[in-house]
Amino acid sequence: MSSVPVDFVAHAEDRDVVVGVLGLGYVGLPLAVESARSGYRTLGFDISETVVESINRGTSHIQDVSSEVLGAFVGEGLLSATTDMSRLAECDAISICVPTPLNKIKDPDLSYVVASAHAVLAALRPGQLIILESTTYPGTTREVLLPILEESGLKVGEDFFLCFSPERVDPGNAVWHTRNTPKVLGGATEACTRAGLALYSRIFDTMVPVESAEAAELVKVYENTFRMINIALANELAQACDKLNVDVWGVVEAAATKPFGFMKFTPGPGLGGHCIPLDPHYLSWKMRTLAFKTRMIDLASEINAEMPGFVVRKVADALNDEHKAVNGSRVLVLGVSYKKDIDDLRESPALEIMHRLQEKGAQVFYHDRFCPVIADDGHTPLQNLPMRSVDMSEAMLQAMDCVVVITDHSGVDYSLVADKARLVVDTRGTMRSSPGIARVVGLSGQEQADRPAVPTAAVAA
Ligand code: SAJ
Repeated sequence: MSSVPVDFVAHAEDRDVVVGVLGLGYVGLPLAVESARSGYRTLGFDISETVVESINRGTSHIQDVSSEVLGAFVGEGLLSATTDMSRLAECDAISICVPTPLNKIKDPDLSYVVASAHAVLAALRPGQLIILESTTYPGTTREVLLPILEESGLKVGEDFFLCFSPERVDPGNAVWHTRNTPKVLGGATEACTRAGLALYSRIFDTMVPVESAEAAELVKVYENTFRMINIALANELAQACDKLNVDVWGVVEAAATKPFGFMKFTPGPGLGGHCIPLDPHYLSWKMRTLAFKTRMIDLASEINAEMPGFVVRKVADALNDEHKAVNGSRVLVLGVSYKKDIDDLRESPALEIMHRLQEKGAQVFYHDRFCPVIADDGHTPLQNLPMRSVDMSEAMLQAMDCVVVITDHSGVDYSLVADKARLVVDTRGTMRSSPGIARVVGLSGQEQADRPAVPTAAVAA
């Protein structure tokens, strides 16, 4: 069994390892900061000049990294950034933290990983440790990354070390951050695992070694597939409760009182974000290549994808109850980011719901202090882009034919909505704690006080 060259472990122990982090986004920059905090000289790499210049000025572009902390490490000379990929040769360890999106047909897009692998190949030398952190399908490290790196003629596990260690960054989480979240790691060989642990055990509080890179890749997709499937179950429950005219929120809250054997998930308008909707498709894609059908993933994805349409039907039915058509109605969407209290629009179900309402002829407005503008980025399917968040004024609420709560940001005056809006479709159960005179239609069952018929005031478009 080849042992890790003592010098790498020794280097890691006495901090004379130079750590490279390739990709300085919401995963890479926090990792680079924690590496510097552990006493390693850390060199960040990014293709964006703007990101590199900002970091070298000590200014953070990532919400979970304060400029004060970043600036201190930059000032000490422990952390700097560059776009010059040839400087990867200076690094004894390189963590790859680049995006792994899906393409239009939901197949993995490994173009950023492959480009990074070629940049590392150009600088690969004996003794280096390479760790892939980007979420991907099991087999990527060994089947995609390793062949590229072995074009160097160097042997994995002897000349260089290769591991997979999934990122577990939850932006905005006040409790769990990069250093204190347990860190899974698996190597292409045992020696690789030992090399990866030698470094990462000095950066992360808790390391969770697993048998191989494939196992580590699977852990990550399993974690988020578990989440996606349980969200789909909550969404199917909402649809069943709608048929049974039972308030789904009451059912979920009551089930959540079970102190064992249950984990609460809530229904909603659909599945957004850059992790949960995507990660399970990496596993299903890989298994399809092995003629194995991941039925749970496929069905759950289908159920989650139905939710925007379910919400639009709710809006149409609620307007219809008031003898109004969607066509020509004024609809105000409250909250467009993919989850509460963040500014990220990626895969947000709000965009699909707004698009479908516009297609049916509704005049759609939105209010979201986290997302002041929905830009025309070429693939957001909304009309009249860019759209700007409107004030949620009394006049605005009174002028709407329907208000739809899509993302339940905190700090919104839902009592005002309950008092001034005539009709609210609430996809998050938010209005339940704001009784008022508005007619509230939930995802299922609940209806609140009918509002006396009053003419809707005209609104300046
Ligand atoms: N959602 C529901 N019902 C739920 C939970 C979420 O409808 O019960 C929806 C959200 O509204 C959102 C989508 O699912 O549209 C994803 O929400 P999320 O809470 O899973 O947030 P993400 O996408 O930021 O997921 C990340 C993941 N972190 C990593 O992959 C490192 C995930 O593993 C975390 O569990 C999650 O953060 C978290 O806990 O915040």
